[in-house]
Amino acid sequence: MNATHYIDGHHVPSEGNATIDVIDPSDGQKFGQIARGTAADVDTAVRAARKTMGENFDGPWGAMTALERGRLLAKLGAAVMQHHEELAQLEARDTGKALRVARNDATALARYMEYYAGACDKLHGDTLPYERGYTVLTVRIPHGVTGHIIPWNYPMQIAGRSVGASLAAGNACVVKPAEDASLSLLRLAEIATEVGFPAGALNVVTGYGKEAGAALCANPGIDHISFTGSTMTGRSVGLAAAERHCPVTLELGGKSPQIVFADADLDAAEPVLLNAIIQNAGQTCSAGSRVLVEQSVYEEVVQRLAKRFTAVRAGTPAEDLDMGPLINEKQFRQVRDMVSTAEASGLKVAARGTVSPNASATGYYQEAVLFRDVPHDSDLAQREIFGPVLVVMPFADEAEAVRLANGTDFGLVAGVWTRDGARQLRMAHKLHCGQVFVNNYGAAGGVELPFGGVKSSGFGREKGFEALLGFTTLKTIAIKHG
Ligand code: TXE
Repeated sequence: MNATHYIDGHHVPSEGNATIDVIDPSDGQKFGQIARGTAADVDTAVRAARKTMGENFDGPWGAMTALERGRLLAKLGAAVMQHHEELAQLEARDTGKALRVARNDATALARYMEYYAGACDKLHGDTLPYERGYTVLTVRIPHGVTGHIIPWNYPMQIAGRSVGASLAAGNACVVKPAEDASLSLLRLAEIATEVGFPAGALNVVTGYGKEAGAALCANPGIDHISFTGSTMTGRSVGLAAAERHCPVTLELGGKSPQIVFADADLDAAEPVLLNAIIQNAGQTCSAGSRVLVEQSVYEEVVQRLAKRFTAVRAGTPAEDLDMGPLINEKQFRQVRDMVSTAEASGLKVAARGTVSPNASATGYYQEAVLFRDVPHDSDLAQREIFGPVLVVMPFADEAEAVRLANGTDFGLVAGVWTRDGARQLRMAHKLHCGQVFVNNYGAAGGVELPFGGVKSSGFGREKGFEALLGFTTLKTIAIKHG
């Protein structure tokens, strides 16, 4: 499979025809090529996007009414559902994820388009009380051209939420997918043209982060950047944006806690605690990667989780077991090294899952690992691992639970398990993060629920109606009429 950029409604090779190999994570073998984008390629895409916006938002896309944009987004959502299996198969091959997860991602992509289709014509400003003789109103206008830097863990979901909201708000988009997983988004851009989006409204430039990604951040024709990825890269994207006063949304890593009190419904909690870390082989920014358990039920919860972990199987995407392989060799080595370093330092493994005998020895398969009694200040409890590795630790009381939960550099999501209503609310208020789930952990779902972090997990909100606000700028108009 040889794919080129998708710019201005058609396929375009990279400047100089440079390419990047596409590797199948389930066997480490090359199965295609994508274009290796340059600054010139990015510029071509930005120009196409600016053209369809028009100098005064009077181009083919810029002049569309909210109603017209909404209808196109609805068509795109429906078309994604028509191509659902094709997109899911493509994503599973490209990322190695279990087919079930890829299918869920394709459904979520359609759902984002559907949600934002309906939201287009509900986005409006206000009228404000002011001095006598004035009418003051605010209007929400698109930034213009937005840049979207997408990671490899959930390409369809992450592009769905950010591109869906941006198009709904009236911007044209230039997307830079991850070099490890670009195929589904190239197909999405084609489908957008097929359903009637004007050329240039949705462009995809593939390539490496330090080349195409950095060029996108530096391009003066980009009016807003939405970045999802690592905390380190997020910092450099933020700095590049600051250089030219470009607004940015950063959705970065996490070390999200799930807090289990002694009065919790453990039967209900158990499968959710497991799924929150093994979903997508732990390669989820909102993974529930630390479980904090009240001392009196600690041993019971560890035993329950150990039993579950022992049964977790990693296998090929087609086998559709609990998990697929990790995305690439770098990620595989990183997770392996963190696990072996922790074991060498004396940390206790409570259970391990298995890898399917059908899995290729050259694939990037990592079994699920459960560590118990993990010290709060250890690397394992503080750093994002981005693999199916869970740490469990006990706490004595509510105050200690809050201290441990808030005691990392991150603040993305938290889960609280308790039947005590007052405690549910106290905890929800005290946890320093962007989302709190009580007696559930739905971080991956919930198109409608605003999502984003505090501290090193980033800032700005994606998903839900809130995201639309971030993809607009507000203009205040004060009219003195006497
Ligand atoms: O991420 P990067 P990587 C975390 C996770 C993982 C680690 C490294 O802990 O182990 O990040 O993964 C583009 N200017 N997350 O190296 O570098 C890049 O091409 C502009 C968490 O893959 O952040 C890709 O499109 N763009 C995360 C995107 O940024 C640049 C999901 C993400 O890559 C760039 C993925 C640059 N200088 C990894 N450098 C989450 N929050 O879900 C790279 N990119």
